[in-house]
Amino acid sequence: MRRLILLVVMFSWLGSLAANLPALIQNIPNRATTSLDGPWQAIIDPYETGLNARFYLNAKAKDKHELVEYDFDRSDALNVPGDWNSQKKELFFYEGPVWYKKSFSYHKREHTRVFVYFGAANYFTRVYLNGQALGEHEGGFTPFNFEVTGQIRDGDNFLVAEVNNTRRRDAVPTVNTDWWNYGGLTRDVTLAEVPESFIQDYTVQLARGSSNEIAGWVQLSGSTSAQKVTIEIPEAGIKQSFATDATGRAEFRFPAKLELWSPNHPRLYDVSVSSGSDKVHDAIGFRTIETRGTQILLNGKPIFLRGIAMHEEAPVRGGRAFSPEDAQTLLGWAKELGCNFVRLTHYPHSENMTRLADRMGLMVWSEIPVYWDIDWENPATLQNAENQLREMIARDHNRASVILWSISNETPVKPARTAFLRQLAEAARQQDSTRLITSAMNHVDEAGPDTRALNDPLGEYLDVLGLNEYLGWYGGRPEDADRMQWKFAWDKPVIVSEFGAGTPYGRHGDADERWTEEYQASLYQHQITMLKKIPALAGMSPWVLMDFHSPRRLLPGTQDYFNRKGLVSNLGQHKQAFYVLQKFYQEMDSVQ
Ligand code: GCB
Repeated sequence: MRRLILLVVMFSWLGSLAANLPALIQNIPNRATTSLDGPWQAIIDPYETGLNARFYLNAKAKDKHELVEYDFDRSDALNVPGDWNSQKKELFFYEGPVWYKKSFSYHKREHTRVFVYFGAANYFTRVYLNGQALGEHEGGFTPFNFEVTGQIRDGDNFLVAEVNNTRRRDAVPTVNTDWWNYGGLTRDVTLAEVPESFIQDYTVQLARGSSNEIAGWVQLSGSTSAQKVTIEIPEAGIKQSFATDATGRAEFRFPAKLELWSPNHPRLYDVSVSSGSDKVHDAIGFRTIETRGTQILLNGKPIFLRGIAMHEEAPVRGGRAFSPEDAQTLLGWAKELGCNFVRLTHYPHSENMTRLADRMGLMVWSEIPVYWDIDWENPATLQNAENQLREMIARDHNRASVILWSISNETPVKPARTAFLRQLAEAARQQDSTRLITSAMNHVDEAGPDTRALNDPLGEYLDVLGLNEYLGWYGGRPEDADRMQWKFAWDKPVIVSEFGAGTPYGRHGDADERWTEEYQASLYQHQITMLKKIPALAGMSPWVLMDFHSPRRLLPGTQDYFNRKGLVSNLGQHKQAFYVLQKFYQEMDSVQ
């Protein structure tokens, strides 16, 4: 009974800590930080013993009598960042809690606040510093931070994180996905030091619909009264100062003469935001993105999104990608393909990806893992999805590359789902008025022998309609596409956000033989014939750049736990279809 009470008290305490999760610190890569990456001692805890046994205390037996049934320092290490599944063979299929511990030393400084920042941890995380709970976080692909100013010690410290990737019906994503459930501290862990009053977040972007006016806001944390905030863009001759209100927020709007960011000219400006003793630099591009009828307009001109969809899976070594080098390889292939656009599925990718996309001139579709049939009627699930959406937007709202926030992928058409997604669309619009809202939909109606119609009521709440269709793979034959006509219930731009076919690299046969490179290449050819005839088409992102691990792809000798629809294999070998799409994109580029 005592134990039960203890647990109840503990959960409600942790619950209240979660509600108080401090707002995200913007632009962690350009702050004063110390990396906590590297080996962390890890205890695999399949029966969830650790919470009851208080692993977070990192205890040692004090004498020969005391019973302590765990020991971080005699446990194996896991590398951070990194998922555990790809680091140890015996953890490949593991789903459950793993307890991580990192010892580090710290030198305390006057007038300095300290935060611990997690780039992402999949899926549910509880964090403790020196045995004290900091809080918890749900969601596997977005960052979170805790203030540790009061808990951190001068000298030796230890940080413990329990990361649990158990799938749950009510979670986002839910129990069923077509990608590997890589668990762990999958992105960088950082200690950030900031002044007592500091620049917690800001947005410096072109005003909605304007190419010569900047609009935005700065939010200070810990400010006592109205304070001065200065925005400088030296290369554009801009220096503007504003006063914050009582809540530490300054909103602004001022004229600016800027070279605009575009795929052909990915111009980034050095922007600094300063206030009191805090100053932070960022590299920001300025562009507008809008729709007009069925067109997408970048900087006021129609643009066709020559894209590819991709998972954040590491080429060659496998596992969750996390490094700048991984990003370089993946986005480098997209460039080689002739893309000006990438669909980063099905969850927010690391900040390395969106920052590199900024520099490379790739437009980005960024998505939350509201995938397939989640628990639509559950208010906690909605709150969770909203929180992941908020964290995605909070991290990347200064990235010129990001033009589309996607709220979901292939969700079934029913009233509870549409109401749920409508709320997400409204929340996204409210948090960011400058980008477009989309979703990948796949529910289509037969509107005649060779006509399909997308009538999904969700379309009403979106700016851009995403359509996933697998004609020639999950139904029909590739050549059926030649005759297929498409109708859309709204006068809005359409992105064919997925089509594709699977084959292992190097498997050859006739064009009508499944699981061959020839079949995949022929399907791409027929799809291109069809897509050219869709007047509302404003872009495409075929499925998928690289083969990726999936627990649902079991065909021995062909899939072996890989979804093989990649245009390149997991080892980077280019399949024939890569060159079919490349040719099409090169031809399009020359006519644009
Ligand atoms: C889809 C999903 C994607 C799958 C893909 C497939 O429609 O959006 O996550 O991996 O199809 O290969 O079946």
